[in-house]
Amino acid sequence: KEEKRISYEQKLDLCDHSVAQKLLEIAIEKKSNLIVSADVTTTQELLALAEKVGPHIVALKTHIDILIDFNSDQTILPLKDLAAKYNFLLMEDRKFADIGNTQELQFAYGMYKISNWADLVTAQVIAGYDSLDCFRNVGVVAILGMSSKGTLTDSSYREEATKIALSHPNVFGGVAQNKIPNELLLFTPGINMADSGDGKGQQYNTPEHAFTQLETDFIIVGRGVYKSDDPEKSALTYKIAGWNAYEQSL
Ligand code: 5IU
Repeated sequence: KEEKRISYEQKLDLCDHSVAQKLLEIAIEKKSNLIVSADVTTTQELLALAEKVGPHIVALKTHIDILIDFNSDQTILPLKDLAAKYNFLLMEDRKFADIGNTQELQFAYGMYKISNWADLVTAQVIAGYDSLDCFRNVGVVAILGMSSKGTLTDSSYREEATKIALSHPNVFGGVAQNKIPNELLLFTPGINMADSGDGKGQQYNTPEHAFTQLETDFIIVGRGVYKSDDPEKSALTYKIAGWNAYEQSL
């Protein structure tokens, strides 16, 4: 057998960012490495999904700006209650990609006020190291590589992006389709057990691929869960598949 990946317990010693620690603790406690991507467009669907999948996930990934009826009191307050009730974190997949000053405004102002409720956010690193300084009190997951066909995140880009992710204190993880250093937590979207793509450029792999080939830490599943007839059952299926794949990769 190939060299073994390191366990979540070992990662707890290696990754000292408080959000990384929290995610790892939840993973160990729930025996889950599943993040559900809640790409739904109404508050009602978002809350219903969070209620169903909450017990099975370590984090709920949002695209808060696709909601047609966002309202801080009616969307964020109940979402935070569900996160507390079922012990999962809120990951806003904002993919910040501007200069630091603009990102700081996008993070704290506008109607979404992401800095008030997100535990972790995704950010591009294309604007350079200093652009990430504004994300205080939150964990940053840097976009290192993308899952879509024809992405421009080639190996030299990924290498430079990984250097920024490793060195910036606000960053504790990366989104990628390749192995990254153990000091970072790896998040892998593009996971679906039924489809190989979506006809719009998305490319899917299985949980087994993500754990065995990429030594990922967390799988991110969107349509595989929220489009299924029974999202709770599907979340449980992906949770078990992800956990089995993790254990087999140890
Ligand atoms: N997402 C990807 N690929 C990436 C990155 C983010 O799919 O490389 I960076 C997001 C997009 C969507 C979710 O919110 O992850 C995947 O959803 P589906 O499982 O429905 O394809």
